[in-house]
Amino acid sequence: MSTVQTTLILLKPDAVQRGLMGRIIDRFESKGLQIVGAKLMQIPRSLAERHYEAHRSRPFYPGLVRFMTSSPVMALAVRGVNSVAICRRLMGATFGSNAEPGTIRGDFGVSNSFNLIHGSDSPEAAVRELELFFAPGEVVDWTRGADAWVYDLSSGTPE
Ligand code: IDP
Ligand code: MG
Repeated sequence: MSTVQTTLILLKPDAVQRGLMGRIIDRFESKGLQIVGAKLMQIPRSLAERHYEAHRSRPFYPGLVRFMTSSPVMALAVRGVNSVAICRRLMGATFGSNAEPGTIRGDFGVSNSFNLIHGSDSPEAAVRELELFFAPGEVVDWTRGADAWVYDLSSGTPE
């Protein structure tokens, strides 16, 4: 089924510090996904804790919160048909050490905790996480001319 979704992507502090923002955003744009929100931000501790609250009891949680608040991140809202799953596949496996070549984590990193990127793992998580990172109006609903060539629109829905 072709459902247009918007997902939250975070370029983590290591991606920003290593100057990889442009090359990572290029992966999403080249794939045909649409950027509908973008901002560089320093995450307050409370936001990092809420964002990763499902991992609160895990041993890596304190270090993860420290990492995510150590330096700016870039938050992106990325839209497209099935964008949640497509973004997860573009990102690759969680650990840089075994992420497949061709994926963002596979091509740009080796670390298991400094793994460059976050992406929502379900449509429900995407809704929750976009609300955490983007205020109303910060996600911009804009019409992309290229949609007519990115998708087959002949049936009335993007295929
Ligand atoms: P995901 O980012 O691929 O969805 P999750 O299992 O949701 O992976 O974990 C969230 C984040 O926590 C990871 O992206 C990584 O930064 C960190 N993390 C997960 N497992 C470990 C671990 O075993 N050691 C160190 N950091 C970890
Ligand atoms: Mg996750």
